[in-house]
Amino acid sequence: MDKQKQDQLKKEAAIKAAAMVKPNSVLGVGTGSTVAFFIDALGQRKEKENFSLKHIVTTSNRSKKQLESLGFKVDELADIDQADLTVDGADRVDDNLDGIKGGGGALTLEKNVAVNSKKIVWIVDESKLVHHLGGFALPVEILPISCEQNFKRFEKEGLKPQWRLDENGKRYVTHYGNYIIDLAIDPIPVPDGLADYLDHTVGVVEHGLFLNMCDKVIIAHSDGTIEE
Ligand code: ABF
Repeated sequence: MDKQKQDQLKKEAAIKAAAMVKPNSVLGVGTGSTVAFFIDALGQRKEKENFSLKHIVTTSNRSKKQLESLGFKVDELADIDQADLTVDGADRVDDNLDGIKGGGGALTLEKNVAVNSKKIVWIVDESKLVHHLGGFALPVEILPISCEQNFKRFEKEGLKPQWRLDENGKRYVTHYGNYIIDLAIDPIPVPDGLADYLDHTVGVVEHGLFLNMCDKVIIAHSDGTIEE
């Protein structure tokens, strides 16, 4: 699928999600190119319907800036109790609505916003769909203090770790000053087993397996249909 077509699909899924947002609600807004279309669509609703939201929280500075440029006030997660709805993108989604996220490096905040949301909707084009989780290296945010030991541990476990690098070839540093190790294991044989292992590995801050979290996926297909 060419980029223009893919962008069109992302936009269609985003517009559908923007229509679901209730006025005066607390909204969580994720990160990524699909979410950027969602923010645009939200801005258009704001213009047309003059609707406002009680609070908006977001998962990256990029989304925050875009929201603010459209006149939305953005709060910190610590300022709210829960989001009524969070709309986010995903890197892969399987048949059980489990996902791999964090390709953009914002997985820790994304998961924190997700677990503090009453409802989670992901917006994707059909290229993100898989029957079984895989097809995208799993991001793991890791504390610098023990990162070398953890990298070797992942190697021994056969998880195929790779350091995420920035545009200068240096180790990518997250918003929280940590590194990202991408695990190239593909497919992920037992996602909940791997999630449990990572949850119990000292030095792992967060990982990109988002299991049993998503309530609805809006999928834009290349044949023009939107599936929910
Ligand atoms: C985020 O956006 C991520 O978790 C994921 O990495 C990404 C998907 O981005 P895009 O919409 O650009 O494919 O929410």
